[in-house]
Amino acid sequence: MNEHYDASDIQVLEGLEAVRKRPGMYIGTTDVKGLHHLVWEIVDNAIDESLAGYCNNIEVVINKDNSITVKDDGRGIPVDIHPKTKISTVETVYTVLHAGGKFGGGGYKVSGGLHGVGASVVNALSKWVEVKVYKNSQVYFIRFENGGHTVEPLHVIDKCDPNRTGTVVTFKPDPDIFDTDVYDYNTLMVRIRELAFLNRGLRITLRDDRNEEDTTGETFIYEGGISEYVKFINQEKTPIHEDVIHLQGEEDGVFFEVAMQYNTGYNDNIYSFVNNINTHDGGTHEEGVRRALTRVINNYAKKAGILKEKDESLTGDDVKEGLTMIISCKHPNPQFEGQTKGRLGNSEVRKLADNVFSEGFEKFLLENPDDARAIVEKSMLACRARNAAKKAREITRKSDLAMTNFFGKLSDCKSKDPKVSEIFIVEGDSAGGSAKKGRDSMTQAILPLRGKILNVEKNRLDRALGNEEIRTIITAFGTGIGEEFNLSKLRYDKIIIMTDADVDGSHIRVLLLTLFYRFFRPIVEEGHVYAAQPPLFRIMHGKTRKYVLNEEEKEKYLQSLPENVRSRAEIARMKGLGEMDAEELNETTMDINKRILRKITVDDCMAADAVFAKLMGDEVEPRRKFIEENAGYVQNLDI
Ligand code: 1YM
Repeated sequence: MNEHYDASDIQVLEGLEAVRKRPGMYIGTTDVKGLHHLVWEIVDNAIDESLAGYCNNIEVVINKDNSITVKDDGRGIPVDIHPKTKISTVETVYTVLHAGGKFGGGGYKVSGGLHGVGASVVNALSKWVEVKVYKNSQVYFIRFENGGHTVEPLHVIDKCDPNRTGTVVTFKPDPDIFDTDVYDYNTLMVRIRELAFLNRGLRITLRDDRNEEDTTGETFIYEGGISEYVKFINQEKTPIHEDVIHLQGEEDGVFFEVAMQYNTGYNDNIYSFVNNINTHDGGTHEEGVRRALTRVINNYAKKAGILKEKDESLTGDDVKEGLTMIISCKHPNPQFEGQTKGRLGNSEVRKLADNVFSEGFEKFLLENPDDARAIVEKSMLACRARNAAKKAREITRKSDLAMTNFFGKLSDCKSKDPKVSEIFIVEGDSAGGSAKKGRDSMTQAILPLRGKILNVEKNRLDRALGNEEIRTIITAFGTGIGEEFNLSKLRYDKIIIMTDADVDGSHIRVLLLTLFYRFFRPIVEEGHVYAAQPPLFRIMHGKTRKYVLNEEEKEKYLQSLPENVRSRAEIARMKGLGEMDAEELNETTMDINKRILRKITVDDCMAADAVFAKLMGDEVEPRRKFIEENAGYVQNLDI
C-alpha cells in the first residue's frame, strides 16, 4: 500500500513534524482555544467552498469520543493525482504544509487566517483523521494516523448517487499535544451562529452526540444575513427606528456590506469582519464607515435645520451612541496589520466603504425623515452629555490621586511599578479593613467600596461620573476613560474584585464588570481583571485549619480524613469576607502563593453584552425570563 512513497514524502512528513514540534506557531496555543481552532480550520475549508458558490449546507458534530466531524455538500476535495506530488490531491492537501489555496485553480477564495493551509496542520496535530469525498458517483476514503502518516491511501469504498457531492472530515485531536481534549458546545455554537449570520443563506448545523438528548442538533440559517445579526444583538434593547439599515456594494472583487440600527441605550456595539474574521482593531473598512457616518449625519442635521449654525458639530463619539452595527468585507487579498493582525490595512477599502455607506445612508435619512430626526436628536443629546461629562471628568484628573489617598478611600501600594502592582476592590468597610491589614503593602492596594456603584448600563457618562465610587475607581486606575483612555497608564497589572459569595456580592460584581466592560474594555480584553475566590468552608480539626472553595472540595477533603478525625471536624460555612480576620484573608484569598484567582475574559464580547443588557438594561421581561431559565442552576441561594 505504501508503494507510492518516494524521497519527497520524507520531506512532507518533516513538514508535519515541524508543526508538532511548534504547534503554537500554527494555531497560537495548545489550550482549549487551540483545540477549538482545529475545528475552525476544517470549517473554513467548507465555508470557502460555500463562498465559491458550491456548498449550501455544513454540519458539525461533536462525537462521543470528542472527535469532530465536519461535513459539507460542496464539490468534494479533488481526488485526482496531483501533478507535482504524484499523490492524490486530497492526500496532498492533508499532508503538504502550505498546500491548499488555488490547487484546483480558479476559485474565488477569500478565507482569511491560514488560507486553507489548515487541513495539514489539523492532520499534524491529530491522533487520526479520516476524509471521505463524494464525487463521480463514488465514495473515496483516506485515513491518517499519529500526526499525518497516511495509513490508508485514497481508495473507493462505495458507490453513491450521481447527484451527491461533498466532503466529510473526522478528526481526533492528539492528547499528547493538547492540554485538554474536551470540546465546549457553547464555544462552537457561538462561532457557528456568527458564521451563519456572516454568510447569508448558508445552513450550518451543530450536534452534540455526547449528549443523549441532542438528537437533531441546532440549525443556523439567516436569509437576512448581518441585518439579522443586528436584530439579534438588539433583541433585549429598544430600537429607535423600526428597520435595520442594510447597505452593500462591490468593486474589483471586493465585497462590502454594513447593517445598523440605533437603540435607546448609551453604548455602542460595532463589530467589523474581513472574510468572516473579527477585526477587533478595526482598519480601513471601519474607518471609511465611521468617517461617512459622522459626515452624513452632520450634513443632514444642518440641512434639515435641526443642528443650528451656532451649534458645534457632532463628533464620531456622539453619532455612535446607541448604535449597533456589523461591518463585513470579503476581500480576495486582505492585508492584516497590527500586533494581533486584527486590523485591515488595504487602503482602497476605505474609499469603497465610505462611498457605499454615505450614498446609502443619506438616501435612508432623506426617505425616512422621522427616523432621521430621532437619530440626529439622539446624537445631539449625546453631544450635550459629552460636554457635561468633560467637566465632570476634570475632577478625576491626576491631582485627584493624592486626594483619593488623602481621604482614605484608596490604600495604595508602595510600589509604583504597574507590573508588580495589584488592586483589590473590596465590598464593604469591614472586609476592607481586614484586607488592609492582611495585604502585602508593597504591591497590593486596597479600595473598599462603601456604597453600590451606579449601573452604567442605565446611565449616561455624565451621571456615571457624578458617582463617587466610580470616580474613585477611574482615578485609581489612572487610564482615564472614553477618548482619553490609555491602557499604558494602567497603574495595576491585576484588578481583583473581592466580593462575598452571596447575592449582594454577585450584584456588586456584575455592576463592576459592567463598568469595566463599558468604560475600560481593553483592561478586560487584555486580561487584567480577576475575581478573587474566597473559600466557602472552613474545616477545623485539632490544630489544623483548612479552607476549601466549594462543596465538592469539602467532601473530598473530609473523605481524606480518618473516620475518628472526620466525625469531630468542625465545619463552618464562611458567610462573608468580613468574617475572616486579616491573617485568614491573606492566607486564603490574597497571598499570591496560595490564592486562586479567576481571570475574567471577554471571549465573546457580544455574549457578555447580551448578558449585561439582559441583567442590567431597562427591559424587565428578558431579565425575568433569564431568572426563570437559570434559577435551577443556582447553587448557593442566600436571600
Ligand atoms: C469538511 C471540510 O474541505 N471542503 C472542500 C475543500 C476543497 C474543495 C471543496 C475544492 C476546492 C477547489 C476545487 C478549488 C478543497 N480543495 C482543495 C484543493 N470541507 C472541505 N470542498 N474543488 C474542490 O479550490 O479549486 C483544498 S480545500 F486544493 F484541493 F483544491
